[in-house]
Amino acid sequence: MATVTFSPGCLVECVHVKMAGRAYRYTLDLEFEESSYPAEPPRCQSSLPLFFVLKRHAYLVAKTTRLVQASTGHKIPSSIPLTLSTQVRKGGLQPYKYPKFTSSTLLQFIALALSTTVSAAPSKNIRCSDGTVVPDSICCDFIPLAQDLTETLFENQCGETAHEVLRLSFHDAIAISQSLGPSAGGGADGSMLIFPDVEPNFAANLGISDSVNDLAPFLASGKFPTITAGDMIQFGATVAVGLCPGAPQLEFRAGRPNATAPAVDGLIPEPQNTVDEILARFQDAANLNAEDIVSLLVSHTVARADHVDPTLDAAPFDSTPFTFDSQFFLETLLTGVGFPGTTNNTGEVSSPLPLTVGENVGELRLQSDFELARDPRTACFWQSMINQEALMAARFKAAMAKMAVIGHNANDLVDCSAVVPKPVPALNKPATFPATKTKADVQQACPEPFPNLTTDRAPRETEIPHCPDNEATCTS
Ligand code: HEM
Ligand SMILES: [Ca+2]
Repeated sequence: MATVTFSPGCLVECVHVKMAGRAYRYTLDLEFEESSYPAEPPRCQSSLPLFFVLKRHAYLVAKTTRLVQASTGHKIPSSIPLTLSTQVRKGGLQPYKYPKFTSSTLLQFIALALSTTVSAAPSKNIRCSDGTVVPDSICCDFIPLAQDLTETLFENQCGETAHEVLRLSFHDAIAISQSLGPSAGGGADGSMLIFPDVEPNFAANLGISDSVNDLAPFLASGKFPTITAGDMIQFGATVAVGLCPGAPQLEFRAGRPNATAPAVDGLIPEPQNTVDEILARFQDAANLNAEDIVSLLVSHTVARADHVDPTLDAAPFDSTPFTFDSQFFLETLLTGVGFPGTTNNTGEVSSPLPLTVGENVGELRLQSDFELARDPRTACFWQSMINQEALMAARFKAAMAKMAVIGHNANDLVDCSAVVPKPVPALNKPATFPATKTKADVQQACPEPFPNLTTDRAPRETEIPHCPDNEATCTS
């Protein structure tokens, strides 16, 4: 990781970046700084991750652009370039090829805009170049990002990278605490990306650095200068989810200011936590209740664990980890019969479908999912999700909308839902008992009638394919 040092006498205007023995001087246009602009992180005065500097800059440019547009009704042409003289790539720091955008060219533009505008009220609806109608031009900037993420990162699949970005959206957002106060964390603020050496190292975030490393190049690419780290993560999750058949088109709001400090350790729920602890944590984070939690856990229908049992690669939480269906809610209620890998892992309990055949790893059950499925406070809502895909998708969408704005006032953000890609079509397959399982295997914890479901026909226990689309080999 490149670090940035502020020189004495040159505190924020210019910074020197040292990487691989070469020094780079980095200049920031700070004339347009606003009082709302994030302060320096208190703990990192002399050494900041380079992302922070890049995102500070992107934030300033975005903010200034929006200010000019709001006050004049003029759109700053994208031909006015930005001053980014450096960028980070995976291999290190590269000289950056953006042409210069100096404060004087911006001042000239503002002067021009003001002089030519008498009373042009900013129009409420803006049409992006692909025809999408949005309330603010910042929304348009997410359209090429969606395409880039879909094709180059997620490879058009509800696979590993998509799952990981969804998990990241949760771990970024939930790191906030009303009882500990604002210094504990800022919620959905992109702190994971801005301080990649802090939160991703916490034990509860094991594996999250994969998704951080996946999104970081998009943030540092300079291709999306108006998009903040928090927006990148939450938008990435909406794109990821849309690749899973059956998933809803999620809401998306843009404009999360960047994190100014990382969150503290201890705020991410862990599978060994009790239901009491989990309910308390979501309540303390953002007043999320038992139904909100169950609704968010719909995400475990497209999820696999790499670290709960360290001997297993991608152990799925249900038999259809690439489909956004209700199998997860059904299968978590079946009697456990064994483990897909080793026993005695923290936070893991026995699973109903432990059969592992080579790369096709058997189902892994989290202790927290087991208990939430059976606790009197959550069991009936849990059971009500089974075979009710429309309800499930709607409740997930509503809960994700709440989660994505934790730490912000939703009204301060711009509703850019129109740029969220349309999800892939649902498979419209009813929920079924996996082969060999019937109602007799259900550990019903809710007194309401249990839905009538058929059993998949197969001679032996369901084997869960490792690759999406039943491909023989896959990278995800
Ligand atoms: C009670 C709360 C939760 C607990 C205890 C929990 C725990 C876990 C654990 C232990 C893993 C496996 C990580 C690994 O070993 O690789 C996991 C995976 C995952 N979680 Fe959760 N989780 C919770 C809530 C959520 C929420 C609210 C979301 C999203 C909104 C979410 C999304 C995911 C996803 C998508 C994965 C799969 C990642 C992958 O396949 O690589 N989880 N979760
Ligand atoms: Ca599933």
